[in-house]
Amino acid sequence: MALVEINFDGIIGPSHNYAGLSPGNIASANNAGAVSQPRAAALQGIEKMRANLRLGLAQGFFMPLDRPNKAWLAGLATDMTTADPHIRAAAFSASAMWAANAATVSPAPDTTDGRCHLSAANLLTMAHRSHEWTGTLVQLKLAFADERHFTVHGPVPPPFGDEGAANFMRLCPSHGEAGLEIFVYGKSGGPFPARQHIEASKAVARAHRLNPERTLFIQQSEVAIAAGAFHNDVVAVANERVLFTHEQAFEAPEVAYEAVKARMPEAEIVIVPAERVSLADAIQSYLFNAQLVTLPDGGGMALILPTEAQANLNVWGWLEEHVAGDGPIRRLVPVDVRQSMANGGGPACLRLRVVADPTTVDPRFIADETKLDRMADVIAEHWPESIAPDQLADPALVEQVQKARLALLDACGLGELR
Ligand code: SUG
Repeated sequence: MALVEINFDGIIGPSHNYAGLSPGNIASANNAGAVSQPRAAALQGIEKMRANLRLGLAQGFFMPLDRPNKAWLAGLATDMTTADPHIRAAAFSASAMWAANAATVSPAPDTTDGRCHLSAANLLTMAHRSHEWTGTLVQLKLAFADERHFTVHGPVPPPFGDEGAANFMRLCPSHGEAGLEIFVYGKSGGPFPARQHIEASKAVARAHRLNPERTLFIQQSEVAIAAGAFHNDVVAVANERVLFTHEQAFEAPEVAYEAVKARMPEAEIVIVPAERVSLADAIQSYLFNAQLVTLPDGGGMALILPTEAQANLNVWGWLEEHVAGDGPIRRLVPVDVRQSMANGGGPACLRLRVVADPTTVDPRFIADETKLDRMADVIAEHWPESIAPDQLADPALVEQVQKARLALLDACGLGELR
């Protein structure tokens, strides 16, 4: 069995809009009320997947969820016409695009039953995200239906918030070997909520049958959350034996590094000092919200990062020095995901990493150039060009959004997700 890392990107849904729904997410707050461009947004996402395929990486995708979520509105005894504007926006959000928050994934080599475990995240801290898990779970159960290789779990129950793989890192000698699983939780975020509760992380670790000796729970720093790092993947990212992190990512960084080294002496921890890149620069540029990937054929590691990181002089200066020196990141690949970035979602937010043999996954969720072409055609034809905030109450927009998604499901042979 050839276990490889597959990046599953959330296709950016036709209802993508800027409603400022996430306190503590600076981009989302700053762009509240702006006019969005769902078509351009989704095409940017497709191009990112295309670029990854061309690097020789395995790529999958998830479909957008059915929005507005009428069942959720019905549960609140309202609908799109009568709902208060913030509830309407919460029902309409395309936030499931950020697949890093869909689930936590423990690959088969890490679990005592030799299966890859996936737990849908409850996302309960933010109203607009709290109703994603139902649609996500259906999709995970379809994509990873082969019970010889996968176990898909429902979400951790309330009140313990879980935001999935965005607060999770895995260090390993190579993807197919047993690794160290690191869960990052928050306790306090100053004025902002800490979205990942330690009890949720512990519950996921138990459900996934992890070896406690190869599992760590690390506290995210309060200053990082307060500065706008609402998920750990805004200030740190791991790939194979490399942990790439901002100096202020963790509450007790030295203790965290020692714990990692004690369990995995070959780990290489690359720390970006605050005096070179401040937390504010890291969060504005999304330097760490990058896909740190291993290129095939001994090509070393590449960092697939947002163009915003290239535009930040402090960030780009540090990166260029690192690449010119002897650092493990050998290549920088900027990608344009500006529409998602404006809601606080960089390249790493848009993807969920699953280490598996691609032949064990439902092939309808695996990307190739032909499928991406087909999806791009559907998006170009059906996705709204723009959405202004006052349009959310427009029944014509709701109809267009629903039809657009159905057209994509049909084009991908995924009609059963209707
Ligand atoms: O949960 N933004 C998302 C961004 C998620 C980024 N994911 C990771 N870091 N992995 C969030 O805050 C904004 C929606 C709005 O404001 O309309 C939003 O939900």
